[in-house]
Amino acid sequence: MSSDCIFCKISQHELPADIVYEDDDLVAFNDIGPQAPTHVLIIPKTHIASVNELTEANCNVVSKLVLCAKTIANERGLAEPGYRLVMNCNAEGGQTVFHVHLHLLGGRQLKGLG
Ligand code: DGP
Repeated sequence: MSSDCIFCKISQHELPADIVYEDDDLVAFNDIGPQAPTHVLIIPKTHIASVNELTEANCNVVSKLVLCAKTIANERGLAEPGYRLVMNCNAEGGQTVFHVHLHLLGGRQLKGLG
């Protein structure tokens, strides 16, 4: 837990969020500024600032994030039409919250990355 991290606070229920899934390792909640009908953020409860901080020791969490996104997508009927998973890394990658998170976007036709 990082004391000044908003996603740590959400995962600890110290800040409100519209949580759609939670287990011992992960929390998934709706993005505050959704870019698609489904825009869910899936985060590890452990504080990892960015993809740059992933190592052999902590990278198992990434597969859990992806499997959680897949399950949510399936539940919402997005598997067949399709959806997008995004992880932004650092400033030029568009990362604004420095706690690893996977964006799940779906429910409309998504355009190319820009
Ligand atoms: P990124 O740009 O990849 O770091 O994505 C951060 C996302 O987090 C962005 O889409 C907006 C979302 N966000 C930022 N603050 C909050 C918050 O307090 N609550 C929720 N639900 N989402 C937030």
